[in-house]
Amino acid sequence: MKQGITDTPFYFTSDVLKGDNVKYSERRLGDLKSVFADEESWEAMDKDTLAYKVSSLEIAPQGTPGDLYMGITYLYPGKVGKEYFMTKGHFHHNRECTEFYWGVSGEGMLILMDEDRNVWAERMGPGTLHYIPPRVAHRVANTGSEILVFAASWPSNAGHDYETIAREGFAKRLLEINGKPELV
Ligand code: PAN
Ligand code: ZN
Repeated sequence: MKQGITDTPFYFTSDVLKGDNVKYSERRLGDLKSVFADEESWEAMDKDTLAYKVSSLEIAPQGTPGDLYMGITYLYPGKVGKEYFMTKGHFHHNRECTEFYWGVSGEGMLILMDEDRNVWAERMGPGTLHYIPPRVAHRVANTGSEILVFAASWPSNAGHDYETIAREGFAKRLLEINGKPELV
């Protein structure tokens, strides 16, 4: 039972999430097979290249209704062919679960797709805040030349459905065309 005044157990400075039980994971290009359209360019790249890393704070066991998680993602700049480095992307397994993303540093785009496969995107940068509605798949692309840092908070019973995106993909891709990001 907690009592009195303590120091904060967790730290979320501008771009670091740390503390007890903060989990760390990373995705290298080799973990992102079939994610990018240009498989030939992907084949030619070093599979050890770090694409992104995530620190997350998950206090309640996964599946607990009513609890919240938070995480911070560091997405490296780069392209596979014309396509920006991006996260795998997912629907929440529990489709009703929503999420907040907010931009910390760098430049990117939050790509969203509803269940009718309508796709849209929101520019991300320092201080941008994004609400991801129910039943909307989400992925982030780094469109800049610096690392893109963004934080997220989602319900502990959301779960991640990566399979649907692995099977069906997003209906549009974010490519660099004439030096600018375009949803194609
Ligand atoms: C985020 C993402 C994180 C990595 O915490 O999990 O940015 O992206 P992928 O999970 O698509 O690889 C989130 O959306 N949690 O629900
Ligand atoms: Zn999510």
